[in-house]
Amino acid sequence: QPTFDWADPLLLGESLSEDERLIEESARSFCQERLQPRVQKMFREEGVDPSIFTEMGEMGFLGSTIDGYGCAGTNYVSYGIIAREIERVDSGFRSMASVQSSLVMHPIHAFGTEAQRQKYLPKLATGEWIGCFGLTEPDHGSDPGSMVTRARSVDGGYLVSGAKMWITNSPIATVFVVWAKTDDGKIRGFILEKGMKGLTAPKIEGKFSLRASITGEIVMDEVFVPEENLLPNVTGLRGPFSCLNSARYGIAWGALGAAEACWHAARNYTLERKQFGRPLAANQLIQKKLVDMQTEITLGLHACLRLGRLKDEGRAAPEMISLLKRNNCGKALDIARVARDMHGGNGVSDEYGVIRHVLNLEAVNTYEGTHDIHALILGRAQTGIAAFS
Ligand code: TGC
Ligand code: FAD
Repeated sequence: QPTFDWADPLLLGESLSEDERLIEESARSFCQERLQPRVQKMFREEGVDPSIFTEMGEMGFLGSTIDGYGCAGTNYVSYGIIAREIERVDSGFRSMASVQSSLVMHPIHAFGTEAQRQKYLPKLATGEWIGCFGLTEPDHGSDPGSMVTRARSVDGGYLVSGAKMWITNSPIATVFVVWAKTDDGKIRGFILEKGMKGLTAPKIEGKFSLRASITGEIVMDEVFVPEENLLPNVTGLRGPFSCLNSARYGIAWGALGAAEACWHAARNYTLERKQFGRPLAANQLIQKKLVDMQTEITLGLHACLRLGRLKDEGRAAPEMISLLKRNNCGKALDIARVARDMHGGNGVSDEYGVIRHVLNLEAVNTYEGTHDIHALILGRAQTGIAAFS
């Protein structure tokens, strides 16, 4: 008689290879033992702890899919598994890792020179250097093609001027991958470094989401960037969007990690908490909510595994990634809100962790393409009509 595992109903674990299972096990232990005990205080106090980067670096979490340069060389399924385990603790920690890996190390690896790879990747892999990715501007978020940041050609390089907004890691970054338009109006990628004259990265205050991950601006006032810091091998929006393909894929897995944390918390709470003389979990309404969570998370995770396998085969189209980034973030946010409600008044206390996930998932549902922007990407693919312009 086949058995049923309520926590893994369709036996995802059995679909993983031996190596993937080992990575899952060690990622889960690290995240639960080293990150979980720090998160409540960090979120409450908006704490910044750069040592989290070096610890993740020791685990091989940074740039894990890159071969060489001190990176682990895992497949994309493993990258997703790691994102899920980190985000089970906190989306902010996953943000720190995914920006470093997909948005900073990936473009340097994919579009940089060998000298750039040798210079930046090993220190980014250990977490000694922290990276950030500047695409969004104060007036151009969903439509980055309209960016106004300019890189003017001068002797030996470029003078970069403009402002980037909502940039994960920027106030503590050493390496800034910034996208700007050159004299011909084409978008190019540049590597800026902390300390360059005219470059500042003030922190954004008053952020009530992802408080364990620092977010800032990048302000560039005629920053001289030498020619050797241009990413030579990509032109146009394909550059930043290729990076987003990897990051969005990781978020599709990660958001479900946060959703699982909320689901399990709601199950534990309603089994223990008694009202009207019996556990809350004895009520039909409560059981239905738990089962809805179980169903959506299970379907979403199996879809992630399929997408990961396609990505490892080089067959993951951007629209496939949009489908899962959109659906999993939206479902995770719904699940977190329902789990918060099931905790009653205690649900708004950070002791139970669920309200933190709700607040985090609001940003996760917005960044890397909002829920509606991904609908428009998929709508364009289905109808042939671009609705956003
Ligand atoms: P569109 O005409 O669609 O495309 C322009 C060029 O780009 C190419 N392209 C892609 N290439 C690779 N991968 C993709 N996913 C691509 N999507 C488009 C496309 O082929 C074309 O190339 P070419 O050679 O023909 O010029 O461009 P559009 O301006 O009409 O785009 C519209 C839209 C909505 C698709 C796009 O602008 C969009 O995705 N907007 C969302 C913006 C976004 O996601 N921003 C993310 C900022 S980074 C961030 O949020 C980090 S949070 C990190 C964290 O903390 O975890
Ligand atoms: P807008 O584009 O102004 O959108 C506002 C609303 O309008 C949304 O609901 C959107 O869906 C809707 N909308 C927009 N256009 C249309 C349309 N054509 N039709 C219908 N509805 C539309 N960016 C980076 O470059 N690097 C980072 O590291 C980074 N980290 C971030 C960290 C955090 C915590 C946050 C909150 C954001 C981060 N971002 C980063 C920025 C993020 O990618 C943008 O916030 C996001 O792309 C949305 O852009 P926007 O905020 O300008 O919203």
